[in-house]
Amino acid sequence: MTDIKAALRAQHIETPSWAYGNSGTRFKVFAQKGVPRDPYEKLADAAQVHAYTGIAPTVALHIPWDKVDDYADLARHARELGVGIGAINSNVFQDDDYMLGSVTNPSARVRRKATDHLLECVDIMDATGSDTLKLWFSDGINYPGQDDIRARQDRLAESLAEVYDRLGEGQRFLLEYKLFEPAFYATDVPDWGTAYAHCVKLGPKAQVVVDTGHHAPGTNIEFIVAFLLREGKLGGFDFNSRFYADDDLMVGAADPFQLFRIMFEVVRGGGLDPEAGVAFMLDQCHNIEPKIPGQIRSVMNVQEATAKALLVDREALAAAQSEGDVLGANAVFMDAYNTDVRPLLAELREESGLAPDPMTAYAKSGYFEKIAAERVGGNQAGWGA
Ligand code: LRH
Ligand code: MN
Repeated sequence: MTDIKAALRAQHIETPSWAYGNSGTRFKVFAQKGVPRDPYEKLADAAQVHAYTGIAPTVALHIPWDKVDDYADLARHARELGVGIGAINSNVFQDDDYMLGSVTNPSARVRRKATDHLLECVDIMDATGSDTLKLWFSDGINYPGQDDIRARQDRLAESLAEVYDRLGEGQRFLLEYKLFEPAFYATDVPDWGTAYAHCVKLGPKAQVVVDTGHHAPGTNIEFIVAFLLREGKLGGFDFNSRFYADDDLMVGAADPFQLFRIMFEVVRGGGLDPEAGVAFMLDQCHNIEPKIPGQIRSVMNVQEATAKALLVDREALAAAQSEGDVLGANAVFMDAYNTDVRPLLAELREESGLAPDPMTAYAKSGYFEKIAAERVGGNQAGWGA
């Protein structure tokens, strides 16, 4: 049990700055009381999640949503709050120029503009001390014939190569794929294979990020995880869950069993070891639920799935698998999944000087009442879409 506790204590989940701002759908973005007005306040809220869970010490930024005059000062502010700046997310999906694509756009001027933004994000990594750039491209086409699918891959590869060459010592980028939306016929980085192929061509500083909401229904995501880990190309996760499409709901909320299966392949493939360099990031939107408790609950969901994955009796599983004992092997797997790990995690938190139940402790802290009273006026943060 001590190794399991040690692994759980070393767990590191990164929360996204944009989860603390207002978000919604094309139908409505509902504003909530106490929402941050700037990246400094977003970091303060993220620090609450770390304060009560103990395992969320970094915050991913999104540019320009988190644009500030002095990124080094923002990083200093984060340190004062007891957190750090994690991945820097580029944004080449909200400018009118990108209607027909960003780095894949037929126009060389637009491609230059998009690539320059990606390079600016590396400058921000230098200023914040972040080692990870996360690249997601909304690029794609809506109608057959609209553009040359192969030529767009050439343009994408050219831009990625320029960004790759700009990366400094200890820096990397993670390429994110997504099946569809906002493009509805062909997306230029639609699946893990496309992302993997580009990353293999580029080199060791390029890895793939698996956003759990970006697959076709029925996709076996844990297979993709096992494969990428084996290849040393799993750079990280954008955790969330969904019932239908890219719903960005709380991780583990829609399908806790899938999250367990994914975390088992992470554990089995050595991905939980800090030196494996797998970034466990959340990428979610709390459209109707309170933001900070939503993040705390999400971190706990990943922690519970991880604890269950660590409890799989690997020896018994390997024995049953080698004997072809199908039901026996499945039973070993399900025993771990059906184990209630909440008492273990409550104990672990108390041993680390934390309250056994982060949700109750946060609710009792009065922090929400404080920010709801203080954060009046100004512009609440959001996606700025
Ligand atoms: C795209 C995505 C990407 C982010 C955005 C907030 O759907 O998953 O990771 O840039 O959400
Ligand atoms: Mn994502």
